[in-house]
Amino acid sequence: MNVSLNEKIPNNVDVGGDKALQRALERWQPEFLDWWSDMGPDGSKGYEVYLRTAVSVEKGGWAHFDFVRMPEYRWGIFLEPARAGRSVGFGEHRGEPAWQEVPGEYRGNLRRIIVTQGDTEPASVEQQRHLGMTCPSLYDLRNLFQVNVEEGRHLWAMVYLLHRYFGRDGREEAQALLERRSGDRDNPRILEAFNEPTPDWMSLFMFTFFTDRDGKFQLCALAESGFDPLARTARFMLTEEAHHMFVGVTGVARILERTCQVMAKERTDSPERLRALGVIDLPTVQRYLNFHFSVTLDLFGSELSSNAATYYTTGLKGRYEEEKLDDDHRLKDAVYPVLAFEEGRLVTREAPALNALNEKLRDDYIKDTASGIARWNRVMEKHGIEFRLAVPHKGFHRRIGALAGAHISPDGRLLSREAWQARADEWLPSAADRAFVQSLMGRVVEPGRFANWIAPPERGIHGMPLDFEYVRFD
Ligand code: BYC
Ligand code: FE
Ligand code: FE
Repeated sequence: MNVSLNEKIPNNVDVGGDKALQRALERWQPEFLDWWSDMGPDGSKGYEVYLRTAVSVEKGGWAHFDFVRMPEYRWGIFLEPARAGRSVGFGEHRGEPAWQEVPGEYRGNLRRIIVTQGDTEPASVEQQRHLGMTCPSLYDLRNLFQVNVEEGRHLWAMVYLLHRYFGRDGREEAQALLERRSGDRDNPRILEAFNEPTPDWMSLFMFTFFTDRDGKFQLCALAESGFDPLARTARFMLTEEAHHMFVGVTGVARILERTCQVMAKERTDSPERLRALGVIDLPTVQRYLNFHFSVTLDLFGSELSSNAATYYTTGLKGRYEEEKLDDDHRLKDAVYPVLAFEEGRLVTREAPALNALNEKLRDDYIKDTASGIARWNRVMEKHGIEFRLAVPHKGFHRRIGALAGAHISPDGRLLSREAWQARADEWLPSAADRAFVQSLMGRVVEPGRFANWIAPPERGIHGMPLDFEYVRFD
């Protein structure tokens, strides 16, 4: 694998061998940096951060640790090595050689998938841009920046595909990716969850646990693509995604740990009392969980989607772990159970599996959240506290798809609009919850110190101690 690290844009795809492509990317680069300076982590300029940078795709090459002066992170373009003789694994082209160029008739759909994926990456950076100001420790600040620079690299990954394979309209889309803004009324990000604010660190940890996990599942589906450059890009992005979800699962676990310590010591489960002691009560954690889970479920799209069927049939987007599934990988006659809301009732219907692929991916995703939830519940168990966290019913608080019109409680009961509204503050973070969590957010930047509402992690980054100076300020 030929890696050019010393070029303006580090890459293993021989950008230098294609002068037109190189010029286009080198024109996009300063615009990306302008965007980063406007919309990237607030006030981070000049900080030296102990970061992991991808320098190659070989074993360990994606995990090179060193101090980087922001924003001099070297955003590179890395695709996993091609697998010789790879063929399309599903759909009507199953068994044909994977495509190295975009098939003309699928160009529009492929571009749309890449743009949608690409749009989420800068969106998340925009959502998180103020959090550095209220970091609970240097360790956490470093993790935030790590996630942010990698989401920036994921944007680069999609922009490379647009520039390299889609000509003029690809370049226009790459431009537009820097112009949309999370939450902007006139020019918002494409998918709804990416227009929600991430105003505090509890939201960040829930977001990286739940929403970055949607990233994992969508990227796994794209890693199956018959369009080989997309598959190889997605596979490399997945190596970085694991850390984002780690930040989420450990972040929430540390919040729970701290709360449980105080609950055990003070022998109380009173939210008022715990809040007065400066920790986040467990019902509030559950409400944040309910919010992020339900908003993320919407990201999978409608239960029945002709887009999803087309993407699959034409070989553009597969299923999670397609190769491990034991069926014909064409799904022409297969069926899949889908939850529907009909005449005021929740019913399960057999639907054509091809149309139900969004729902199948959502179900796979829901299963994957279970081990994290179990890990969180072990914290309470360890402290002898009875409270348990759980994901809400699939239909709770949905805005996309067949369940959007239904008013479903977290435990899956169908309610009237009024009955649901009356209890919304029990189930979703209320304005008062958000204000309380916000009130805890203060900036802790002394090495080895942690804010009162969160326990220290079990270990530092890359073998470094907890009191390591993960971020050096000017
Ligand atoms: N919000 O047929 P349907 C990540 C639209 S996260 C707004 O069900 P489809 C990351 C839809 O576009 C992973 N609009 O949709 C995480 C369609 O519009 P048209 C991101 C929505 O196409 C954290 C219409 O509704 N990657 O990487 O089957 C940090 C009909 O819907 C939404 C991808 O998503 C929504 N939630 O499925 C950083 C992969 N849902 O045709 C990064 C690429 C649907 O009426 N995207 N609509 O104009 C896709 O595969 C598909 O676009 C979706 C939607 C699965 C998202
Ligand atoms: Fe990403
Ligand atoms: Fe991510």
